[in-house]
Amino acid sequence: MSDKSVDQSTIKMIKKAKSDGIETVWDRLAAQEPQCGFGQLGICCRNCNMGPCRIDPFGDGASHGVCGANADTIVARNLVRAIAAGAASHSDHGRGIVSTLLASAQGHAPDYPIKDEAKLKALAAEYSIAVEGRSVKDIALDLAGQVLDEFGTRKGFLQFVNRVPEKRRALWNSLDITPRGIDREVVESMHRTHVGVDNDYVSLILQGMRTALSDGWGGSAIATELSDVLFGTPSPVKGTSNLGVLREDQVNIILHGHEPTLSDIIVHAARDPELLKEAREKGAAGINICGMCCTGNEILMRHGVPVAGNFLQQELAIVTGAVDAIIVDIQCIMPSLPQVASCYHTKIISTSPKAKFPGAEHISFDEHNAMNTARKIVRLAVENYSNRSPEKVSIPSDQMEYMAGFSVEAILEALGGSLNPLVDAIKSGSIRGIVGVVGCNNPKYKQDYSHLTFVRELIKNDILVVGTGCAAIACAKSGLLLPAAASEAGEGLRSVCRSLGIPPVLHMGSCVDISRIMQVAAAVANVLGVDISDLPLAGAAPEWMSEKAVSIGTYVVSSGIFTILGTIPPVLGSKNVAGLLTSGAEKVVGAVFAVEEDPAAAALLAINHITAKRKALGLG
Ligand code: SF4
Ligand code: MSK
Repeated sequence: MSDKSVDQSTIKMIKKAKSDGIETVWDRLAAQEPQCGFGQLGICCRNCNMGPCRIDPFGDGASHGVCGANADTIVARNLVRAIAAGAASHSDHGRGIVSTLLASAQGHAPDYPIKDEAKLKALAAEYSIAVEGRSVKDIALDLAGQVLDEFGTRKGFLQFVNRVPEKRRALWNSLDITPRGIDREVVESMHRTHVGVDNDYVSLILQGMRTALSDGWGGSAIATELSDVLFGTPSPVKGTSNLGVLREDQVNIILHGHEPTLSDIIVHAARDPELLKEAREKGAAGINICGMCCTGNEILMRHGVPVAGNFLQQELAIVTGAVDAIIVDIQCIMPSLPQVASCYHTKIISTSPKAKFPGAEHISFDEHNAMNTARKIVRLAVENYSNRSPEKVSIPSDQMEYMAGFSVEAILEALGGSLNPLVDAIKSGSIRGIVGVVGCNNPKYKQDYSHLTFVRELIKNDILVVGTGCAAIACAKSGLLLPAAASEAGEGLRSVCRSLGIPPVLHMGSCVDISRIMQVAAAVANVLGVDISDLPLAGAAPEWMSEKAVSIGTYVVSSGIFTILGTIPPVLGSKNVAGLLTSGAEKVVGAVFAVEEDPAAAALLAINHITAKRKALGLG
């Protein structure tokens, strides 16, 4: 089992799953092996019904699909479609948040008051919306309207592109990759990858970059910023993590997925005295709300809600036998959950009309009647508590405290209101650079091993780590999100962390909150008067698996940040595409991808990159 995870609670629950006769993600991976070599290389195509086609990677068989597409075209098209799917996922999430803001401003969503008026006004100012003497409701109406327009805007660029340093904007304009509208880029990517449209791999990859930028500086940024307006901008908060947060004597509800719209309100519903009374009547000591994956990150960042685990622990949470309901919304939810739950008492409740699961109970979440829907869902979990089979319950004791909540605003506050102390620390070398470590787990790799090995190497070398998503949860579970973890850092980073009382790894939120990292990068570049690509920065997704990660990596590179992937993307079937991404892009956007499965070697790549960037800036 220790080849599957470094997380003791995961190992214990895999063993329990085996003895309970439960099939998990690792069993299904084994059943898929050997996985399709054509798929791994990205050289199969089923974009039309003359296919499916595949290219012979050894050069003995077919070198072209039926239509004449070669490996370059097929690999590039597949990559662009993955980017489009990832960008669409983040952006549709963003659209949901703006729609909630609009409904709130129109008075149709009374359970969603505006929590951060200062942020609302700051964003309104970015959109040149008048704020003086106007009501919060009117400003919110105008802001929601203008932000919704970003999805199909005809003004030719997205508003948040203005946050990007001048040099980078000029570069994007010269390459014609400035994102023009969120829906437009996704639609154009799907169009260009249809049979017989764009067959030039360079042209396709540039469109992939533009689409990804519409995510990073569009859909994701919108999701982050407007979630802060509606649910509050995160500030440092403490909590606990890992499967040990489940309580044997309480109703355990896990919120899993990505959107804060439902999860935030459930956190409040679970405090309802009437529901707490009902729980007590069932013999439970209380209602224990826990998060998982990025919905978990959203409520962890804002409320310090315990997080039960990251991507590979979703089935294992059910295997504890102690989860009364898993409430899911969108993204990263395994379709296997109802199957696993059928062996225990756990209810799987889906809530998004966009994401239904055979075998789950569906309760459509209605933002116009949010609290009542949330109460109804919590009540189902409470009622289910008495169906638990005590003999099936085994909660691993593993848990760890964390400190999270590092929004851009929180970082600024910790620094005394300006980025200058951070810039000074970078200049002096106390902090040699910053690396964003993000992304998923992937059962092909030992869970959390790459995240933790990579991060520990970096902080030892005085590199500040900012994290999101399942990578940040991995850090939470291992104690790296505690100020005490500064003892693992190099002397310079340690002294900065100790003087500010912060951990060496800053949890900045969910997957869409990588937009916060981009905002810090742009702001530091603006303070120094350089491009983002000049900064001692890097990005990494050590254990990524989702199409969203493909979009993220592409917008990070297109924004000028060297990015290391720890799992191999399906592009190696085209030397030209792989070459463009790992070397040619340097001349185009000033950054490239690297692929390195060994996390220690990956850390060395990041350290060397940061050293080279420091040298070029004249820093020691
Ligand atoms: Fe085959 Fe071309 Fe159709 Fe793809 S688009 S399936 S390569 S014929
Ligand atoms: S939840 S996209 S597994 S990070 Fe954002 Fe985790 Fe990856 Fe989903």
